[in-house]
Amino acid sequence: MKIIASAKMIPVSGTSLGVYTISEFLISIGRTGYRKCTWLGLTQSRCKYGTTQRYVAWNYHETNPGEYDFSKAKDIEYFLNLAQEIGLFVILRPGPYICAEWDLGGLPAWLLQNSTISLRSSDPDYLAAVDRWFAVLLPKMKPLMYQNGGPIISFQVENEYGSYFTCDYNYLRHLHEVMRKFLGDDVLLFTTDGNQLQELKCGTLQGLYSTVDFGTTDDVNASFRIQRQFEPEGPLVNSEFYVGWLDYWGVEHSVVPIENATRMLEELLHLGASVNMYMFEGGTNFGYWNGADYNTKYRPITTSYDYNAPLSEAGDPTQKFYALRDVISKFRAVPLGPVPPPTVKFAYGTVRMTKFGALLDFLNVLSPRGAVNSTYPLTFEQMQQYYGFMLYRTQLPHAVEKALPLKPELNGMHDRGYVLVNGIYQGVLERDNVYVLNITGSKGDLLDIVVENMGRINFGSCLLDLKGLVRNVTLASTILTDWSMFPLAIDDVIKNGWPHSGQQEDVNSVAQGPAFYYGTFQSAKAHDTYVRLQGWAKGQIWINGFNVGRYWPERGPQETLYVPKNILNVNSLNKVTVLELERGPAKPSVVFQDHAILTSKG
Ligand code: 6DJ
Repeated sequence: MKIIASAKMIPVSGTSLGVYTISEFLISIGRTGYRKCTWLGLTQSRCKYGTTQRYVAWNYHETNPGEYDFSKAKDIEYFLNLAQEIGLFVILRPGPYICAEWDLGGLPAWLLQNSTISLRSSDPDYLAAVDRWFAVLLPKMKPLMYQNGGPIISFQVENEYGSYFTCDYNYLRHLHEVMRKFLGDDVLLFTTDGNQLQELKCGTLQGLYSTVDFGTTDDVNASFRIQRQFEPEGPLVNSEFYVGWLDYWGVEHSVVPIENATRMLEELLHLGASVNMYMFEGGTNFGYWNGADYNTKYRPITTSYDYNAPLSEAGDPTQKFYALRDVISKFRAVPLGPVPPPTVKFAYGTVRMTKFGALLDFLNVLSPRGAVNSTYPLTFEQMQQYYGFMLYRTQLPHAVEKALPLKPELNGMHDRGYVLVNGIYQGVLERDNVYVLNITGSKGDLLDIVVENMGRINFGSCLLDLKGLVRNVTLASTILTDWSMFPLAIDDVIKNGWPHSGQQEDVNSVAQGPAFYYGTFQSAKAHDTYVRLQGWAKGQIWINGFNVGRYWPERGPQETLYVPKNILNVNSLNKVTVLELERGPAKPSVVFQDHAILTSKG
């Protein structure tokens, strides 16, 4: 039977499993549910299950061209089997582009080694990479399709493609063909686009079921009228109903009021529409995985992806969860029995941190590959250092007695640079924010710029977001040349126990600029917790070698980072490592508390 519709679902609470947390659900459909289940080829008894909608982030798995990782938290087949075991269908969104506030919208940064590549188009270089990836991913998914006894009931093709400027039907056709080749003709393939006519014009294709996405401030009827222009029959589907919203550093925490979410859910269910709540469970952009938007300026996304969702970043039910569940219960039975309670959160308290030393003092450890020399600066992508930090070093070409402006041309600092002269910290250069820094020095002094990649743009037309010094740097009118680029393998060395294994204390602990700190704590039992870095400026924190993410209390709104219990040790000390980029507190410590603060005012 040809499957042409979306499924009938009930929300169920879920647990976190790495990036594949159970975080989005498709629910449906009140009165017309049974009919739609029949359309899907599902038996009535299976129709009672909930569905989780899952992205697959290509860059999370294909870490270098041809190198694939599906181990541990990246074991997508394990996740999908588990979903089935607990009674969930899955709608899979394999991209290749996913948006999702994830670095480069899930596309691997190594694609940008070709600096003229046309992403999300029928550029042969891009398509060749996509084809190689889909030839690995999709055969793994085929046995997990509903038709083959698995949980996957449909696949999305691309993601909001109609919002992208290329509007390249050959690209969509190509994806369609490849997915059919690997998945067969019997599976429902669909697209998701914004609720504007132009978006559906460029984002839909004959043979792919067209759905729309919209939030609580949109007009339900107008949105579905647009969908109907492309799908005169079949279910009305809001593939991403925004019951919450994302956060940017330096912008107030997003809140979607509960009443707005419940009012619109009721309206959607009255219409008999299918709806996927985005996000149903919040998540975390651990490590360097956050993306960014470019909307008049570069806006990086916070580490937390709590999203003000019905289930929090830690998977706990919120008031919004109960309110939405009440709405659903007006249309169909919700599961009997108590909702699983919030998991235990533990306040491990204050952990004293010791300054280990300045980043520049450990280049031999942090940059085992050593420097690459070049007349002009090379980007992260050219250096094949795709995430994190890289050091750019040159010498002052002449004495600078009266301060002169140090300036990356054309706003070419991607994204934040920490500047030192002869190891003395001078300050920050920041994309779209701090364009110039005045410095002094003697001829031949070392000029060091530690550059931070704060996350690649994941939405809009500026996806070709190279990192590092992407243009020349000038000192007044002189273009600086003869650079040494040190790729920094910070995550590898921390995973191997550094700097705790080194056990040294920096006597010069008041010096500013990028520096490492370490501390330890005991936990008799492992519980989820939240770490707060009050009084610190900006940086990165690791626990037991796991990169928990970026902190930036000076910008907010996020004040605490979610620490899942599975990264904590119970039989040995927990090792905390902090890379503070600007200035640590006089008496450095971090605090593990039992609740999140996602709004600076909280
Ligand atoms: O499909 C997108 C999601 O991955 C849709 N969306 C969400 C996620 O990124 S912002 C939040 C967004 N689309 C951009 C619309 C901008 C107004």
